[in-house]
Amino acid sequence: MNIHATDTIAALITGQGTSAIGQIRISGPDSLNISNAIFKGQNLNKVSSHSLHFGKIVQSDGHILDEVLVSVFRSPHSYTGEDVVEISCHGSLYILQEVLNLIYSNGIRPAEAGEFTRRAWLNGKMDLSQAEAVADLIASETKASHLLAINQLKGGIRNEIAELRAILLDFSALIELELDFSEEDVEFADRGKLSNLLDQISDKVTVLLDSFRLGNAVRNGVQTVIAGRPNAGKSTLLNALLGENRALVSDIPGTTRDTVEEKLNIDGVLFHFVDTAGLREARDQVEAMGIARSYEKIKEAAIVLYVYDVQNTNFNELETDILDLNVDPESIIMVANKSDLISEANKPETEIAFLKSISPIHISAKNEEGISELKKSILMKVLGNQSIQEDSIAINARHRTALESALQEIIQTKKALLTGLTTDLVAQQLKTVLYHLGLVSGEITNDQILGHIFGKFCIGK
Ligand SMILES: Nc1nc2c(ncn2[C@@H]2O[C@H](COP(=O)(O)OP(=O)(O)OP(=O)(O)O)[C@@H](O)[C@H]2O)c(=O)[nH]1
Ligand SMILES: [Mg+2]
Repeated sequence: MNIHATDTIAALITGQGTSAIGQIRISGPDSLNISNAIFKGQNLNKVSSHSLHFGKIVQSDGHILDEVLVSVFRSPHSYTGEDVVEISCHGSLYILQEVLNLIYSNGIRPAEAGEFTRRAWLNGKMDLSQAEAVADLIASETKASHLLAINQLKGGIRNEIAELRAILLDFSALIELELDFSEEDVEFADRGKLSNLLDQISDKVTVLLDSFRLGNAVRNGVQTVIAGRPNAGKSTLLNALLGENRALVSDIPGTTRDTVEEKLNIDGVLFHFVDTAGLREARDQVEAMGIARSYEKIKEAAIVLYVYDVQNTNFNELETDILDLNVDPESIIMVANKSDLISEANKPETEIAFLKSISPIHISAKNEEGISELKKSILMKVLGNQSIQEDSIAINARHRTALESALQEIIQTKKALLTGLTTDLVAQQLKTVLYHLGLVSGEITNDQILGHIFGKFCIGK
């Protein structure tokens, strides 16, 4: 066990704001001594690990601040791996601040954002991908994001590559050994086996890279913009999707001027829906500003629901409108609205050349018909043929950068092996592959990566 920290830190670990109970965590070598100095009850220096004690927090002049419960965790069996004391107070902002002040006046310093988890990582309690999972778990808002976070916390991502990386490390050591015997022209590392191993790793890395799109959508939500001409029924559609009257609807074209944004959870995946101002030649300055904003949102969207009035649409116009959106056709879902106004037999097929393969979803936003089919196709756009299962894992943007570099290096190493490059060059290549794979779980790290990961935490985690 590495205990790196010599100082003791403390912070509020429950939410800011009045609540029934608020909890303060103290971690580090002085946590028991200092808690004992402000706690009237059992001698905390003498109690066993994982025990709970009732008592009072008392200021130096004898004034009682609160009646509390104190939990004691002794190193290394705690979240951080250090001695940890957690004080459960009544959740008054005044009490919590005063107890913290008392702790800080005894020489303990406030914990920085993510510092408890950073210490947990330093003390070998978790790897970096698991530390990231703690942040994801706290941020999870849907079943899917929760599942991905839990699987990553269980070591899902590390386990995918750790074993193969370990074998590669052995190969790397053998090749280094060959360098020591370079004059004798010996070959300890079987080049055929090494090449197979590299293939296995690259297969695994490719599967992981494929999981990024899904992971990103599930963790961060999917920006979905509802666009179209004025009066197409965009706001009516937003309301139908949400099941509430969120946006103003009227038969006056140009009703929506600013964007209206709402979150919606569809089968465990979070979507950020944005209703926008109808796209047309603006009639006044404010409408022009609204339309400019519509285009900004369309540019940022992962999915565009292009809504048109199925009864009143000329298909040539529709084609120009879609081209004007200037987005990847793959991200568009065509929504033929107001289907209630035409008979089944008259439902026209869209004949837009580059969208030919995409058939529109016919809905009536007003009568809430076709909404569940539309939701299904929105979900399909995100998940494709993937689905969130009990054991699903998905990488994040940091893992992706590292794994993409690893894949490039694997390709170079394979080339080096095929072209019979010198042993020292192969050794060098292998080190680079190992480096990039090691970044994912944190065997290899640097200050920039750590700052990036732990800076995303809130204070107290
Ligand atoms: N018959 C019928 N009318 C609809 C349907 N959807 C919307 N409407 C009507 O069409 C008109 C325009 O609806 P909105 O939802 O305000 O249209 P919009 O696209 O948001 O319009 P702007 O905000 O002006 O761009 C309203 O009178 C709605 O009641 C539908 O499915 N069927
Ligand atoms: Mg509208």
